[in-house]
Amino acid sequence: MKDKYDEMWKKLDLDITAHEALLTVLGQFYDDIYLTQQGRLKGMEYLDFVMSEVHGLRIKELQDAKDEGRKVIGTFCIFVPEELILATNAVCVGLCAGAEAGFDLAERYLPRNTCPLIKSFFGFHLARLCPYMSSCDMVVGETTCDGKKKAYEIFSKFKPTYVMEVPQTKSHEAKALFRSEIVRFKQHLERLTGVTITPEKLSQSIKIVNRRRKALQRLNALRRATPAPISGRDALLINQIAFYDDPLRFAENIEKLCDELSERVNSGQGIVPEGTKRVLISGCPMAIPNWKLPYVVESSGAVIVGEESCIGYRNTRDLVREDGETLDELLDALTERYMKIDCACFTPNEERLDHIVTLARELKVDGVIHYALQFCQPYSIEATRVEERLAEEDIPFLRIETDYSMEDTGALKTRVEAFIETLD
Ligand code: BJ8
Repeated sequence: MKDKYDEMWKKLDLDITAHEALLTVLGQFYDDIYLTQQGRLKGMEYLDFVMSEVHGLRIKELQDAKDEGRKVIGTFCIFVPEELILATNAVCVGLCAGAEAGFDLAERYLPRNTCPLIKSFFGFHLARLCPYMSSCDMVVGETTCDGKKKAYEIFSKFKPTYVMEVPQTKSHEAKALFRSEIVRFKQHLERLTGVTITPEKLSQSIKIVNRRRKALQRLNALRRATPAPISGRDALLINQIAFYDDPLRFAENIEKLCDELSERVNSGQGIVPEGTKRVLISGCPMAIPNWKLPYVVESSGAVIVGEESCIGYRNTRDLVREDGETLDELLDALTERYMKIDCACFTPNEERLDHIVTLARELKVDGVIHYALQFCQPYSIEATRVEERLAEEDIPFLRIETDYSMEDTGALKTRVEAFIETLD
C-alpha cells in the first residue's frame, strides 16, 4: 500500500514513518485476531478488503469527493444525524478511535485520567496518523459526556468543530431542544456546503441510512440462531466498518452476506459447536481497532452474539419514519428517532435496562458482560443499575473496566474464563 498512497498521505500531512509503523502493527493485529478464525463467511472477504484499504482506497474516495466540491464531515457520536449530512451531498465519516496512539501528545491537553476514546481521537490527530480526520472539512461534536464536551473546546483549536447540544433527559422540553438543534445543524450544514436541504434530498438520505440500518438489523436477527452462525469479532467488524464505508455499497454487501448467513442458519451450521456459551456485550462503543475484549471472550470458549452498544444494536435498532413529505415532518421524524437513543448520558435511563433484558432474551444469552472504558463515568456508574436489573431477571453478569492497552489482557482472560465456567 505504501508506494501507492504515499503521495496522498503526504498531501494530508501524515507522519509517513509513524503511519507506516501503525499500519504494520494494525495489519499484524488483524491477521492474528481475524484471519486465524476458521469457517468464516465468504462475505467477510469484502470486509477484509475494506480493512486492508481503510487508509488507502477509502481515503482516495474522500479526496475524489472533495475534488468534486463535496465536503467531508467527521462525527464522534450516533446522535449526529447523518441524514442531514448526506442531504447536502457531503460525505460522513465516524472518527471515534480505538487504539492507544499519540497519548503522550493528547496528555499535553487532557488529564491522564481521561477516557481512552477521547484521548485516542486527540492522539491520532496530533500524532498525524489519521487520514480521516485530515480529510475532514469540519468535525461535529456533541454535549453528551463531560469528557467529550470539554475536549471539543480544546480540539476546536486544531480543526473546525461544530458542537450539537444533546439534552440529558427525555422530557417534552428536552425533545423540543433537540428538534431546534437539528434545525440549527441543518442551517450550519447548508452554509458550509452551499446546498439547500430540500424534502426530496432529506427523504432520499433517510432511505439510504435506513437501508444500512435494515441490513444490520437483519444481521442481528440472524445471530439469534443456535448455534451462532457468525463470530462476535466479525459482527463487530461489520458494525465498525459501517461508520467509514459508503452507506449504499456497504448495505449491498451486508445484504449479500446476510443471504449467505441465512443459508448457514437454515442448514443448522454454526461458527461454533452447539452448546458454546453465548454472551452479550453491553456498554461503551468499541471503535476500530478495539478488538481486545471480543478476542479475549472468544478465545475463552464463548461466542458473542450481540453488542448492546453504539457500535452495534443501539445504532441500528430504530429506523427513521419514511412517510414524511414536508421538511417539518421529516425533521420531526429525525427528532423522534434520535431521541430514542438510550446512551448512558441520559437520566433516568430505564429504557436501556429494558433493552438489555429484551436483547438478552431474544439472543438466548447465557450471560452479559458489561464493558466500560476506564474513566467513562456514565457507563461505569450505570453498570450498577444494569447489574441490579439483570440480577432480578436471573441473568449472569460480569463487569469489566478496561482501556486500550494490552497490559491487562492476561488478567481479563482469567476473569472472563472464570465467568464462562460459571454459566450453565
Ligand atoms: S450516544 S455512548 S457515541 S456519547 S466512552 S466518550 S460516553 S467517557 S462514546 Fe458515546 Fe454518543 Fe453516548 Fe453513543 Fe464519554 Fe464514555 Fe468515553 Fe463515550
